[in-house]
Amino acid sequence: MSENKVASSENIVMLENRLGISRRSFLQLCAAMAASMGLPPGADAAIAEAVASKKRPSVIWLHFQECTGCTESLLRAEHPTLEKLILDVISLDYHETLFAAAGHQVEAARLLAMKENKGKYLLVVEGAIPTKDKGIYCKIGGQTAIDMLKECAADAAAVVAIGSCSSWGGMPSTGPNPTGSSSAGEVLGKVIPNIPGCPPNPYNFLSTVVHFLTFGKLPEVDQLGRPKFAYSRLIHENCERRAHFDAGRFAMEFGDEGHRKGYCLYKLGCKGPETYANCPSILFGDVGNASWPVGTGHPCIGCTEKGIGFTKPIHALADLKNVVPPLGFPRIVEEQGSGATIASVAVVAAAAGAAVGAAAAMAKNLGQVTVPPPEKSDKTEGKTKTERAEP
Ligand code: FSX
Ligand code: SF4
Ligand code: F3S
Repeated sequence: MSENKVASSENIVMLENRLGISRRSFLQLCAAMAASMGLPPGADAAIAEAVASKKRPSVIWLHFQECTGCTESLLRAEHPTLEKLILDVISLDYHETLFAAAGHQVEAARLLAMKENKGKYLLVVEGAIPTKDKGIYCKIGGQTAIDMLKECAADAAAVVAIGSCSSWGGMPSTGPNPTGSSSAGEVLGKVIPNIPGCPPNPYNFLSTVVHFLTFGKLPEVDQLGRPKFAYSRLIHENCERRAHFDAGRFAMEFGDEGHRKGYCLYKLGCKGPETYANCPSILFGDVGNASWPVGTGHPCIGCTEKGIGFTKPIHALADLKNVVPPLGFPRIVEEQGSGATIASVAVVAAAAGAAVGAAAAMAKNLGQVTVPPPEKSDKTEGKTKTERAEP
């Protein structure tokens, strides 16, 4: 990090005061975000300058069919720095849940923000859009969700779907789907960047917004619109229980000996082998040590993945999409609270409001698998290399 250049910036001093974090912590956070997004050297300094000094982009945040868990996950009191940072890097000009005002006042604020920031604002969509019966099952200010989404998207610089509901329909779209719940992309008729998860990981949203702020564009996405930095690896590839999976050690029932020993949850229906997300790398949740669904002893339900979360029965076995062992294995015997496991490092980082630091620590391993040594007759015997495994 070209720390000298940015550390002297008055803007960073002002930001220190605004957020109540040290300059060093802030620069570390920027470096971690750059690393977790796989950005080239120097990007961390650009991010620091942008966050500290650029005009905050106007954000219009829509709520449709959902539980508000996406917003809740951003605002957890356990990591107040994250909340402060998100609200510091954006100018939140319309958000139905967080606004003190209500009714016509709020709708007027939305229209004003759209007019003043025409072509420049970021539109964030939380929740699915009911399309059955002309969309009458969700109305705001007398307008259907379909009409409001189309109206707001027309003059937006970019549209981002946050959460599984707006990314692929999520929970409201499963089962008989009585209201015809659809994703924001389906309603707009195009693939839009999306950050699935129910709720999604707030650090993935923060990184996406910071990328937009710094470079004026959203991060690279896959064919489904998901940022590649967060959704290009299966959970199974970076899971701390993976060594148990490979050794055939499984929990067979909740509370049995294998479960208490932290064995693999595959036979309890863990969907990690068919779910793309970075939960094991940056962790997710505020319940304590090793805090992410599998870390707490619950199988992943595939909440980010269309056709898996809320669709495939919880007890059903996952399809194994990739059985190549990872590059390195976490330790499998670890006393609670001792040593520096990947998970505990991340929790410490999270407590400091910088859980993406854990992502940086893991970043060097992301996207790499070991190619097994070739047959003995091969001249290249004993050589190994690393390569990217495409999902
Ligand atoms: Fe809830 Fe968001 Fe789930 Fe949906 O997150 S946590 S139902 S993805 O839109 O509020
Ligand atoms: Fe982890 Fe689940 Fe894979 Fe087991 S099946 S290694 S618990 S992701
Ligand atoms: Fe969701 Fe599975 Fe991560 S349930 S939060 S994708 S571990």
